[in-house]
Amino acid sequence: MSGDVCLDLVVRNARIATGSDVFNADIGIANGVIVMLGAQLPRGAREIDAAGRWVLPGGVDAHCHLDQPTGDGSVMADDFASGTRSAACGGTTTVIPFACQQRGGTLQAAVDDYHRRAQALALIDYAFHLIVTDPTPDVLERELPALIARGYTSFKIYMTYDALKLNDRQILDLLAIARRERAMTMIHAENADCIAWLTERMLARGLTAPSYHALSRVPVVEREATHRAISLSEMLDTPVLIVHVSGREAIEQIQQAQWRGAPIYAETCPQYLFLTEDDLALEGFEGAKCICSPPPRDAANQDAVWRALDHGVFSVFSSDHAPFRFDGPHGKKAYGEQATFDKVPNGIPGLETRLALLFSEGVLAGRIDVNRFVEMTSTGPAKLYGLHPRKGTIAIGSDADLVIWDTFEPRPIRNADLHHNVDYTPYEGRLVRAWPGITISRGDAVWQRDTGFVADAPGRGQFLPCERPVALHRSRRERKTGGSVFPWLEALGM
Ligand code: DUC
Ligand code: ZN
Ligand code: ZN
Repeated sequence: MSGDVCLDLVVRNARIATGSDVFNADIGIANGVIVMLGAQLPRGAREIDAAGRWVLPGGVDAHCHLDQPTGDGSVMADDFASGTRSAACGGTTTVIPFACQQRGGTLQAAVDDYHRRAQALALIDYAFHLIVTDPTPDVLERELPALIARGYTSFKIYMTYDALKLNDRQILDLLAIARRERAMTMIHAENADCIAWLTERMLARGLTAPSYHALSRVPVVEREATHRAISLSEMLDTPVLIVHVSGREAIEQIQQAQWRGAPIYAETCPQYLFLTEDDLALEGFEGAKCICSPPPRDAANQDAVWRALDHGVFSVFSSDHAPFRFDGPHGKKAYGEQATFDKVPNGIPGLETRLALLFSEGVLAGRIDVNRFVEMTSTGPAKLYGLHPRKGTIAIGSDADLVIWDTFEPRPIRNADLHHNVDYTPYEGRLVRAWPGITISRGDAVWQRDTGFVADAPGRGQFLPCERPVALHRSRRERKTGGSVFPWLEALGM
């Protein structure tokens, strides 16, 4: 071993898990990068003894909303300072929130605005997904390809929400660009007309309480849209990722597509494992705290999501952190406590609790193994969105983004202990048996649980341009020997 190497930090005696392996090693870090993995590494300027503790790649939260303009009078409670601080304290070292195009505006304006919001405030590294709400010819042919080439290689499209939704033809236009440019398309799959039809009738009958949110977005609404999104993806033979999958019916659609060899990827979130529709039926307006879309389902659907997690249906486990305060004029009560369910801002906080919940109830409770945990919370999203191997693994040359885990007797989650700017957590009182003890971002300890230390370094987070996920675009046509399986694409010269 070279005596010349100057290590800034050595994490000793680490029990390391990646997406595929478990091994014991010391981790040597210089200039924010992992430069050595091995036994008995030379002394570093700083040392951490991790004996007896899991050391895992820092979390990549590939679906969270921070300081995103909403356009409906609500205001997100977390900006990039509080959002990334909360993320770091929960073991996440990379976030990928959304630069959302305003209808009538450009994508570039959304990206410029979002950089302004992030730059001086982010504590940890970040990339951006785009949200395309207005796919004009200029967006399709000029703006989007140019942004993809500059590192914005994924975009989300919505099949619901009046201000955001696209029709099937617009979705096909975007998938054609994603196919040509080798980008990743994320789809929010709920049928807008079914939701509007159910909502109108419920309100007309006076069924306005938060619990009716779940009945206005029943599983078949998600199943139909998931099936349609998959069909559009298969028609263009281009990958899509179905975000925030809530239960069995959508999972069945995804699984069948995956069995056919279609390039369908999927994400789920803590709310579909740890909340149910009963949480929307709490006394008074309390249920509004858990209004998100798709809504949490029932215990049988939770089981279906756990099984699918274990069986590899999901590549990504994200928070879908969408932070609205319960009290005050801009959050859940923006339209007052008597507001009908359709007026309540959709979304719940979850950046800080995502990893501890899954580690406790997944890994420590024996429902998933530690490699699957790492795969879904870090490696999978890093690969899908073009950040791997810089992010998402513990390897020589990767950024030194690490979490050293503490485990303990069951303890309740308390909002008072969290670092977001939301006045509640939907997981108040839920017991966890683990929490990130130390979070390291590019070699810097940004969170230390024993002392409650959080780095006061807004602006240290770096913007990460993403690679194109080229490997995911391996066409079935290219894999087949003989004639084309997509004669229509061939006829169109695609
Ligand atoms: N649903 C979304 O689609 N986005 C943010 C929050 C939510 O509940
Ligand atoms: Zn969504
Ligand atoms: Zn979302």
